[in-house]
Amino acid sequence: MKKHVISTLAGAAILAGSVSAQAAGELNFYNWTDYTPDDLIEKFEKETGINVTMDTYDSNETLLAKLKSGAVGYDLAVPSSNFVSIMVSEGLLEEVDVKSMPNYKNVDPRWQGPAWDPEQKYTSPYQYGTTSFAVRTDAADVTCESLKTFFEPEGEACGNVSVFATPEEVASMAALYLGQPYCDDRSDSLKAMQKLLQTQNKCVKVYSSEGMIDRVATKTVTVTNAWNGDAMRARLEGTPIEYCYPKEGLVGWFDSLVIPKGAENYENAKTFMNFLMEPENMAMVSNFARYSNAIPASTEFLDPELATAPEANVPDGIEVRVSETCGPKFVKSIDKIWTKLRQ
Ligand code: N2P
Repeated sequence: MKKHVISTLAGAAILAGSVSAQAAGELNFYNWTDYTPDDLIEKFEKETGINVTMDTYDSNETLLAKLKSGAVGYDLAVPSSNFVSIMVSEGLLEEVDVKSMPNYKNVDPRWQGPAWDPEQKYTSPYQYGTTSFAVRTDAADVTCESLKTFFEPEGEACGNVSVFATPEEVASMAALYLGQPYCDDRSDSLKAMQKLLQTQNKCVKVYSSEGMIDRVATKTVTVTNAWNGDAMRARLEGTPIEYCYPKEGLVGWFDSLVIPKGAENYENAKTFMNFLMEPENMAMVSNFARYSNAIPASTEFLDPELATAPEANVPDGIEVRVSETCGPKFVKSIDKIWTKLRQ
């Protein structure tokens, strides 16, 4: 009965337009580009009467810089696991008792209390996946076999490569290729990484963390840095593309919802966290962005091709090494290397 009254009110609120939006409030959602399905936002607005405003970023680095600059105005953001601990230690996140939310029971036990948030005090799950590179299958001189194609491309591939515009994920891939541990701040390791990134730089056409799907579709590039979901979307749109599982391995990541410090609409952000742990809602994100999620009961709402897609299934024997939180010395050094590279 109570539920009925609430939904009637929400319905009335929507009919009343902007006045109602004010009544139910606002939610300012800051997420990666191309990561939030419109239909999910519409469903949330309809069910809650809360009016959502979206803003987007291209990388963890951009998100971190924005939060550090004291930018207020965001109620929800989506960092990757290795950035959560930085944000927590810098006091950039609100605490939130995710475990007490009604839909928390839907989270796969193996993703409950994850390493980056053991008490589930700051994060609720969004999506997880891998970072690698992808190639146009109709292009010359490209192969998925090794990260060599990405870092030291030869022939026609050189000059037709697109690389993410921020160093963290690229450095992790370089570490895999060079056989280094992640975040290795010894000077010899840093020198080797710098040399490799300079070699790659000669073959790079575009540095960008957005628009990969279009650049490959139009054959602007034939080799591209890629997340598995974007590569799957490109393939489903008809682009001859292969997401690569190089023998040196891939970078793994897990993205979560967090509430930035000082969020004005804290309660609405919590409402969204709980909403997204509903299987049907989480499935909407995976069906759009094409990544895996931590809500097992969402499976029945998922497009069947997700279960078998090569982009979502790592072949046996290929390592996925989960990205780590690097120390300040490494971050400073790689920033310096990167800045020089991009001059
Ligand atoms: C999709 C963003 C993927 C997030 N465009 C990678 N962590």
